[in-house]
Amino acid sequence: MTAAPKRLASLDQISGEARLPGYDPARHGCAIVHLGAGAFHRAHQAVYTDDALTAEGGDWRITGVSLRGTDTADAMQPQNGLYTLIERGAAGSRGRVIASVDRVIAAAREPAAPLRAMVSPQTRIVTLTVTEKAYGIDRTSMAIDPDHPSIAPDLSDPRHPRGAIGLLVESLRLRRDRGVAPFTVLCCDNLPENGHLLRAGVQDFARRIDPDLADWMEAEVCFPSSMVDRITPAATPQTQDEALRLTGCLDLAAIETEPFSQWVIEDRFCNGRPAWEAGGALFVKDVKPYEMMKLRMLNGAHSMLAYCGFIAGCKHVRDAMAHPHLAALVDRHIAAAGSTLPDLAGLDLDSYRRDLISRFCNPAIAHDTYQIAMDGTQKLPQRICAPAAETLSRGGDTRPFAFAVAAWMRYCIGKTDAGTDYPLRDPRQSEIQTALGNASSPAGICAALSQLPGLFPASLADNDSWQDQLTGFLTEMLQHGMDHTLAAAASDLTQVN
Ligand code: CS2
Repeated sequence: MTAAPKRLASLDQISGEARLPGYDPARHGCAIVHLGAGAFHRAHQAVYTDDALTAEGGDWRITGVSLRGTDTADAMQPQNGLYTLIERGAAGSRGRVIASVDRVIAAAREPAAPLRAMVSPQTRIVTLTVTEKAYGIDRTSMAIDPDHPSIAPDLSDPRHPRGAIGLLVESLRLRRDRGVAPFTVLCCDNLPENGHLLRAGVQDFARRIDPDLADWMEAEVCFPSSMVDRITPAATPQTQDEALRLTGCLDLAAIETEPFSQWVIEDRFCNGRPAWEAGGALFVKDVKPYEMMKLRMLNGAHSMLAYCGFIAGCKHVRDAMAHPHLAALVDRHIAAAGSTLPDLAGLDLDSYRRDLISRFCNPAIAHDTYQIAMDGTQKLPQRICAPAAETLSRGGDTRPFAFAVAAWMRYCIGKTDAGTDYPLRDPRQSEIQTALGNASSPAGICAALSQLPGLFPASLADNDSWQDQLTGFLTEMLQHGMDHTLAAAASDLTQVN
């Protein structure tokens, strides 16, 4: 009988082919607190930090914080923060063990610990991946939403914060009062001008409770924007099997991701930073062109593909890309999104488009369409509505965007073409259901969902030809099914070309 494998807990246990970190983690302290220590963070920023530690050393390890769940902390704590990162591509898998995360705090169990870590003078940067919906900032007014579940409790008890913005404000207040230099706040969520947005939310929160603090923050704290990219599906039991093969250890925190990775960061830090360029990060003056390219071409096409694919029964992105008609429409969407972008020296949109198609087709990555489909109301504005409105205003062809929005509306109905019911998983789910409850025809559904406050710009919601396009596509999806609609749209495409 072979002995059960030992749980990963130190680097000298590792016996497989996985690459080891080029530094001794015990010799490096922590200077980064990361809010939202899920798989994406561990496949992305933690890896760049691992490379930076190998290249230049420094006390730049990470204290991770899970603001809600306890799973990541439960998986990481017994392993002393070590985990296997598996890069999976068509040519096979490569593993490496990451040692840049010192520990993960579950705020649900240790409510005072995140604030303690953020106030510590050792902390010089706070990074965030808490998802689009967790900030509670109204993106039109750039003010906080005082009724948002991550904001309301913290506004009424700002000394005991639980949400991202409340934690940032209170920890910066304590640092100011104790004469400790502030940290840089680095937002890594898929939001447009994410640093600017987060700064506006933090300032607004601070101004409501302590205007002097808001003035101090305005002068002292940097909020660089950044564009992050790496397709990272949720880990599965196969991920752990592969980690066992690569390390000889049982690793309950193993994650898998694609070989591609990109991080573009505005170079504006008020308290130092690691040498993330060692891992390939690009430091620039203006992130916006990169971020627009990624949000509109990658994420926009991802959302369109997820809604169409999920309704048509494609479980994974790679299945949607193997659907006889969907891949061509994904490519059309990427091209339409690309046509809304400004020229930027050094960015080759044609090769970006080709790379996206091959990344989506990666046969070794099982990325659920249902995972991407969630939180549509938080994703559509920057991914689809902004390029659609710009295309409309310059008299371009808005059909690719209308097709994507119609697919989201079809998804909102909550039943696949095969008749399976599913939860929408959207923070505005009850508003969506109320809107649908009052609508009895495709035109009524389009009109009702188009009027959800703040979701669609008036230039789209009030435009007849846009509404006609939406209604036409939604009618076809409801009457003839997604497969038929995709086939018809793809055949239009061939005729146009
Ligand atoms: C995806 C993103 O879930 C989604 O909405 O579009 O998480 C996407 O995989 C990443 O942004 C890729 O960098």
